[in-house]
Amino acid sequence: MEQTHHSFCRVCINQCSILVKTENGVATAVHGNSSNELYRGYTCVKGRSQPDYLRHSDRLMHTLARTADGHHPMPVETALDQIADQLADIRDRHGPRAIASYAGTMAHITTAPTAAPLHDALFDAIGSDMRFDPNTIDKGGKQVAASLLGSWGAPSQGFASPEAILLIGINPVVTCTGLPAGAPKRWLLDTLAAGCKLIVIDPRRTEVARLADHHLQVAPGHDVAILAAMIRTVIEDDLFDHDFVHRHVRGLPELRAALSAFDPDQVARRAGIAATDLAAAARCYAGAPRGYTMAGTGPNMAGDGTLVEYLVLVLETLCGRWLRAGETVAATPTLLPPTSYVAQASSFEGKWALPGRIRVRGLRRTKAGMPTAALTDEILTPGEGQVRALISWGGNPAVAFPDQQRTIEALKSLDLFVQIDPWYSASAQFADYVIAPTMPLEVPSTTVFLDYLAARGTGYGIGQAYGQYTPAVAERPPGSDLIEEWQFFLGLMRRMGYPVEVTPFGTGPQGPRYTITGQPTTDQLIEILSQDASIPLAEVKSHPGGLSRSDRLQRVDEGDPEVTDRLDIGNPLMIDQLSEHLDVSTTKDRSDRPFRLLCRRYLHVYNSSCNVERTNRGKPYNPAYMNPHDLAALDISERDLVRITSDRSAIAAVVHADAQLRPGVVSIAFGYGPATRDDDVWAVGSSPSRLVSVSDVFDRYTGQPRMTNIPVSIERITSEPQRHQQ
Ligand SMILES: Nc1nc2c(c(=O)[nH]1)N[C@H]1C(S)=C(S)[C@@H](COP(=O)(O)OP(=O)(O)OC[C@H]3O[C@@H](n4cnc5c(=O)[nH]c(N)nc54)[C@H](O)[C@@H]3O)O[C@H]1N2
Ligand SMILES: Nc1nc2c(c(=O)[nH]1)N[C@H]1C(S)=C(S)[C@@H](COP(=O)(O)OP(=O)(O)OC[C@H]3O[C@@H](n4cnc5c(=O)[nH]c(N)nc54)[C@H](O)[C@@H]3O)O[C@H]1N2
Ligand code: SF4
Ligand SMILES: [Mo]
Repeated sequence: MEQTHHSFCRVCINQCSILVKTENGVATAVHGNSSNELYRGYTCVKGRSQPDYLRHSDRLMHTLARTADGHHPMPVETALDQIADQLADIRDRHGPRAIASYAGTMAHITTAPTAAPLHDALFDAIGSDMRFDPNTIDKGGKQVAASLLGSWGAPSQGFASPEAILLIGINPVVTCTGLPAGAPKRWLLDTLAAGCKLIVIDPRRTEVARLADHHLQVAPGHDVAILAAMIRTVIEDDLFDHDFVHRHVRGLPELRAALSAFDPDQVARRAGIAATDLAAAARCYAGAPRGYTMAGTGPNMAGDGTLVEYLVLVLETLCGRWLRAGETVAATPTLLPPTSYVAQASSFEGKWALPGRIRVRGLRRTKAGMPTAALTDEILTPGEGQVRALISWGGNPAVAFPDQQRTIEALKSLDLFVQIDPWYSASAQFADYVIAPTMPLEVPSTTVFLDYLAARGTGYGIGQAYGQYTPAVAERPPGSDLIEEWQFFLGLMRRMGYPVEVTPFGTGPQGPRYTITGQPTTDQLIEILSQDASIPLAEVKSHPGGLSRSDRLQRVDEGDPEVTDRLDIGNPLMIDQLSEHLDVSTTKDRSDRPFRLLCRRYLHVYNSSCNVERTNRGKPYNPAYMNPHDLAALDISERDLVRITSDRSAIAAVVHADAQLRPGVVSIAFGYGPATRDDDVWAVGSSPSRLVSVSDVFDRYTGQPRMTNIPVSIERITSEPQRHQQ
């Protein structure tokens, strides 16, 4: 029987409203939902290819357990028995800290609403803080910077009618971060047509840079200096919001003094752009009455993400981009509990650091979470507290963690490594147990993740009060033995004898607590976890294609005039660090490594996910893109195999020409490989994570190492364009 179901896509954070066609319970096609006014029918190839993932011959249908001669299928309930016994044993012999978890991107995007509460309950019960996620190898500086500045009691203007948008090292028309979830490119085109100005700072003429009024095609790694010079222009040209600064801000004199060293002409010269363009961009942005800035992975991966994000907040604060009393909050929560908003600053009180120490590089848990770049060292460093068990779900450490060689060494050395993954991924290959989970269309869920994103800060979420519920719309493959992630964690808790108390996803440690008894269905669990939703779940369910609310928006309350707290734009920690960026190194300073390796992403894959025939169209590898002039100078041709060497290691890669790139850079996505022989890269791609050192250059707060702007050298290995011509 053929049917069409409303659902939403859980392959990326855009969470598109979709229509899923099924035949006898098997998904046959996924389309956009054009009657949803926010998504307007938008989807991408990753989401539309879901029918291919669900019944793909490579999908794991059974849990695998490692024996002396490799991985063999095992009933998932037996695996749970064995894992629970081993966890209890490790806890008793080595203490709770020896048990760690890693919740990767797919843990957040596909299963967080149900699985995160159970995962947290398990780790609370074990008593382990060793919970890692990708935030600190992504844009973790955002949360630390926010606590160094102090917080404003209401959101920023964000996506609500911006008149200027500043995007730094981010490409939202491809990645769906930095523009509101929905139909990102159409939203941007409409917003630009209404008069908004777009400024993009990126060494690559990206898809979004092509739409910009100002594209600063900078050399990588100069973002701190560029932001400092822009802020200096804003102050000198008197383009800042005097009233807001007078009432709610401190530190302007300290900031001004520190910025005096950042001469815009010099900064522009070193970053390889015209000083007039830099000044014009600053004036364009600050001259607009409303707007927002979003810094993406580019600047955050250059080694000083916290400082970059702090300067972004300084710029936003000087421009008065925070919502004031009486203004409405467009992204009022729908599936999260209601919150109150107040037009008031709360000062920094050293709150960036949280309890939870790491044994290496002086790192610790911060507002951004545990420093994930230090997890391999926590596994490999002997001594009290050494991590011996890792549960990894929805993530792929073997390709995503910085320094791949050490990561693989660490994964191999664990006493117990459990990888929950629908695919036999690079990480699954090293696991003691690979748990085969359900995939999104097979289970019910809600879009509470969109609410959570909006609460994370500027540049995230849907920009509207919006919610959707989906039932399971596709059946599990016949003969499969799959488990939902939340049931996996619940199963461990039951076996380990822990009572089960959960806090709904996104409500934080102060959230309500509910006891789970018996074996609820997923729908019953969702009901329990949605009890405090701002809009009753039943009402959201009554709009199967998605519910938009513009009538029940919350307003920002008046601040308390007695409160003297201020946002600190002259934080001494940040001001000190600023001076380190006066003299940013350039390619000229390293004749042995004359290129800089850049991070980037592709539309057709999601990190290491979605790389199937339908999306990659016969190109399963990740090309290393270079400017044609650089290729000519090195006598390298399109599709040659090259060796890319950093101070840490070397990889082979297939080279492609890209005239949109600034000369002197190599742009390659991660999530591919590892290739064991050079020629394998045609089939599995290359792992730039191998080139990253965790200890050379790293953010001192989040521990995030330099993952872009990495000095590298390039040499040709072979030239075989004929054999591999596609
Ligand atoms: N060199 C370098 N390293 C990087 C980056 C970079 O740009 N360059 N980027 C960093 C960033 S921003 C991030 S967020 C991290 C990402 O780090 P990870 O989250 O660790 O990496 P992913 O590749 O997203 O891992 C997703 C995993 O989920 C699995 N999966 C796919 N579909 C499903 C599903 O439906 N359910 C479940 N349970 N699992 C599924 C995939 O097979 C894969 O193993 O990597 C970081 N590492
Ligand atoms: N289609 C698709 N969407 C995705 C993903 C995916 O893999 N595919 N991944 C998801 C994840 S986990 C994340 S975190 C987001 C990331 O989303 P984005 O941050 O938008 O990621 P990128 O597209 O890699 O954009 C980073 C940009 O930074 C530029 N850049 C590199 N180094 C520097 C630098 O030093 N300075 C400046 N100014 N720019 C620099 C690069 O040229 C690149 O264009 O995307 C998410 N969305
Ligand atoms: S993967 Fe594509 S279809 Fe799915 S939510 Fe993201 S943008 Fe939408
Ligand atoms: Mo990410």
